[in-house]
Amino acid sequence: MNELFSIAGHFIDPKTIENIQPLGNGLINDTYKIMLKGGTKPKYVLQRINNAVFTDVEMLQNNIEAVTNHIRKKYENQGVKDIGRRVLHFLKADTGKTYVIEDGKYWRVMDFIADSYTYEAVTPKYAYYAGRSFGDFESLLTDLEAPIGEIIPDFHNIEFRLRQLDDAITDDKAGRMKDPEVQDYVKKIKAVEERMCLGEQLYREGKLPKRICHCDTKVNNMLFDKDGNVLCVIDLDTIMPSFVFSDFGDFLRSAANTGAEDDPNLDNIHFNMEIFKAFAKGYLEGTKSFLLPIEKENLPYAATLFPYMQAVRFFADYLIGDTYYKIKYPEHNLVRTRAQWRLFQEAEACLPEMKSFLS
Ligand code: GN1
Ligand code: MG
Repeated sequence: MNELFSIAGHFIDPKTIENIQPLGNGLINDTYKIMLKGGTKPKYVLQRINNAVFTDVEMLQNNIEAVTNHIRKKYENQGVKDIGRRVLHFLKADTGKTYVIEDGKYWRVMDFIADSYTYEAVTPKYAYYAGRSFGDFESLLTDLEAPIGEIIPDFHNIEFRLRQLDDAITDDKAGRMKDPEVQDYVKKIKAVEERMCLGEQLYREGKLPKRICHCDTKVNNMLFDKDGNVLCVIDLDTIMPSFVFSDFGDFLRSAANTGAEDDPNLDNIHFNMEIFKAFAKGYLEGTKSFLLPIEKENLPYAATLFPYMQAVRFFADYLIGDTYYKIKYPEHNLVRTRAQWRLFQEAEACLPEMKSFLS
């Protein structure tokens, strides 16, 4: 705990701190809330950046600052109220940067947005607001001039993820390939490979653009106020150029799943079309100033791509011995693979209904 106080001390006066407690359930970074003496609510968020995943922290923080400053300026021009609650704000450390390095670990501090709520599941009404917000978020960034680096190269490139899986299969580092269930997933994943790489094909043909996307639009990466209004989008680490499919697909991967991301009971997992429709409606409103027909008509594909890609990623991590995602038990990444694969199948079964809704 003393270590955390001294790190926070690079950003704020450590004598003012009452306590620092864990916050949230991200799979990559470690997050804490800072309570100040005499306060009733947390005041700041302290986060250890996982620099095994984000190897270029300088680029990471530059991306985040460029995006948050751009959005803040736009809100100011639009006369938006309560801007401190509508866009994240990172504190400068005594180094002049928005992060510090201590013992090889990277840390940053942002303002805590009080009286805000996150959800692991949403109603159609909230899904509509979320669609609108992620759409607005992308829309606000269409005229961003500052360069945004590809913070994790090929992050949502399914061809790359499939190559990583191939390497994991060949290396079989954890000795898990002998399991017949594992071999069965390899076959199932490969059988649909070609059609799942559609986005990359369209990009190569020059038909599909990349835009500045959030790229981690899990339902729990959005803050709501007590009345259910969206306050702001959080977890900005993966902002980078990508297909709009990233934000559309990854939200539905979490929000339209009637089960959990790692649900051990596959019967819980269905693709909720009411959530799809509400989210799509909001998203199309938010993106109407720029979304191309080729992007719009492939949104149903995006809704299937993300459970597929997440199954591939969890599965590859399982095969290499669980080095990327935090796990709670040894089979966790296999359980996640099963759940994401089931969701992929459920989403594919909804493709005709999704297409007819959007046409
Ligand atoms: C990770 O950081 P977190 O838990 O919000 C991951 C996402 C995955 C997600 C699966 C940088 O997100 O891509 O979709 O886990 N982030 C990174 O839950 O890999
Ligand atoms: Mg998160």
